[in-house]
Amino acid sequence: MSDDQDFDLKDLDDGELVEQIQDDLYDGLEGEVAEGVEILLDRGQDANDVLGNALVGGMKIVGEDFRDGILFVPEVLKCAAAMKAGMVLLRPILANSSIDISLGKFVIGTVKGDIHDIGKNLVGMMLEGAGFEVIDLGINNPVENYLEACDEHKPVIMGMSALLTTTMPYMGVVIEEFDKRGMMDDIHIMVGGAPLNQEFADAIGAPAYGRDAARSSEMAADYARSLQ
Ligand code: B1M
Repeated sequence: MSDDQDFDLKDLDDGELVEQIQDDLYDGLEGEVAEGVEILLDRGQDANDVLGNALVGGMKIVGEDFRDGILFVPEVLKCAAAMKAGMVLLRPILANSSIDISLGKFVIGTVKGDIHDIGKNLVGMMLEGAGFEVIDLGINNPVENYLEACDEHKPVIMGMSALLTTTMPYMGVVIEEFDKRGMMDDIHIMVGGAPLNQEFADAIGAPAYGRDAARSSEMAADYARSLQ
């Protein structure tokens, strides 16, 4: 993938620009990714398409090369920073910034032992856009953090994210603890993350499984509306 850019991103057509943003994300070039995203938005491209094609598409390539030992953690960290630089620009649009929080509160966090937060942040953004007040617990959360946050904020839904096969079972530990304390009737729990599926969610007793950010926010909104 290219290092130096001696051309103007504005000269590229939409398809070329999406590919260039993917390349720049791969190379961890935060400024270039942000600029490319801005250009696509200025051209009237839908924010969801920019997210899906340029950023998530770019991160997919990173994921494959990370898996195959072509990229390593320091490089992938730079890719993640570049992805976040693009997401910052999409956030106000995806979250709709009208600050509608009529659907109630949604507590969300990545589980203990897991520091992946890009997907969780995306879900949080879409939830804000759907009308939730999002309380983000960040990464590496033990069960106590979820319990404390739910006690303090009384959310309609509590969500957990996990990206590792080694951390996803911890979601079951959290659900067991919520169940033991009789909290499952009051708080709906949603789980999500790349290695999960509906079968796993059913096995750990999670009432809801969110496959991606768009679907998760729709499901959450439907659930919250059903209570109103
Ligand atoms: Co990591 N990593 N990583 N990593 N990393 C994966 C997950 C991996 C699949 C890469 C690979 O091998 N192909 C692999 C896991 C393998 C496995 O478990 N079987 C892996 C590994 C092994 C590791 C380390 C162990 C590597 C090492 O140290 N040797 C290490 C673990 C650290 C830890 O957590 N303790 C590690 C570290 C890292 C970085 C720090 C370098 C970086 C994270 C930076 C960050 O997040 N701030 C990183 C990254 C970036 C990735 C990949 C490349 C990309 C993840 C991502 O952001 N995807 C990833 C490969 C991959 O997933 N293809 C990989 C984009 C994001 C938009 O998608 O997160 O799936 P995703 O979120 C989606 C859905 O899953 C869903 O909606 C989101 C949006 O549509 N969703 C929810 C997510 N959470 C949800 C919650 C919901 C509902 C839906 O409800 C509450």
